Amino acid sequence: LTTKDELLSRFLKANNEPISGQQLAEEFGMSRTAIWKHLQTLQEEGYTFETIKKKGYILTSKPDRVDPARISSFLKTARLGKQVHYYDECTSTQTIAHELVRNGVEDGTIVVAESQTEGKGRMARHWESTKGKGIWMTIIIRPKILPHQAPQFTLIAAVSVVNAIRSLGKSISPEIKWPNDILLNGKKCTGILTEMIAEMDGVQALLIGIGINVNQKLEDFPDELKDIATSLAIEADEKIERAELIAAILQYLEKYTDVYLKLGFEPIKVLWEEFSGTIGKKIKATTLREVIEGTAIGITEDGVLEVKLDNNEIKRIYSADIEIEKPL
Ligand code: BTX
Repeated sequence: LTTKDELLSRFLKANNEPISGQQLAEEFGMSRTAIWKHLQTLQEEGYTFETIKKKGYILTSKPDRVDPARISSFLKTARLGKQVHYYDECTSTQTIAHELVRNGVEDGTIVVAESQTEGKGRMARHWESTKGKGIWMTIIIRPKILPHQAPQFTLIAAVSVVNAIRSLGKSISPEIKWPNDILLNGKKCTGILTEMIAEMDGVQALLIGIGINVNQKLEDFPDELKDIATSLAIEADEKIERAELIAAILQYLEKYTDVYLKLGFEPIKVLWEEFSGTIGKKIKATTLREVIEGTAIGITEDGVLEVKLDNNEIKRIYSADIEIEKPL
């Protein structure tokens, strides 16, 4: 964090207690004028401070942003999110992450943006990233794995996001739709895109792109998404603190990555199946080659979906779009 961010983080953690200029000057090893200048910059960014006579400064309001200091004030991880690249607007956090990896980057670095002009879904589809309303982030991790293990991280990320949403304690119950969507009441609130940068001797980095609709109202969605998409705020009927959710996702992702590297995929598979809205349901899977209809019966060690056809034949699906049939 920069000094300005450290200062903001200090105020965010102060719980509305005033902090004196003298105290800050001592803590940060700089003059009171220098502290005051940093506070001015923060005011220009939308934070407001009040001066309380003889006591010091108090943070009175914060803009709705997910800047590094805000994330850091909630963060409890050892590796993930220690480095944050924050953008008000960017093309795609995935594109920026690719550049960062090319230039050498620390494990656990994240890229977060308030808005994306070219948000990417799978197969070059567009991902709608409304300004200031969602979480548009890429997490760069560098686990020691082989390329064929990379798709499992989409499932690890899905389990992490579901747990993070549940940890907010709102009355919403997210379900995972294989392989990479999270639904609330049957509508998509989250998409996950995992990309891999590999070399001859293994995986150099995984770029886990997570897009979550957090605080949109229905009218914020473009018409073509109104019937298929939703946000956490719509379903929970209240606004949600995005920085808190980011910190929770990073905490779960760190934990489950460690679990996976130590114990393998089995514990993740158990969690995934528990949160899955796909297993046991009648589905229609459209792959590049064919359309498969049947009952989803489980996922394999590799995160491959197994579907039982009407003639009892079992088909394995590696990549497809899934429609879950609603019960009549
Ligand atoms: P996907 O290919 O499974 O989903 C894309 C499809 O989802 C679109 O074709 C559209 O129908 C629908 N869609 C588009 N935007 C939204 C939205 N905001 N909410 C609900 N449905 C939508 C899913 O791909 C993977 C998305 C990853 C997005 C993250 S954001 C941070 C990172 N940066 C980046 O460019 N992509 C990832």
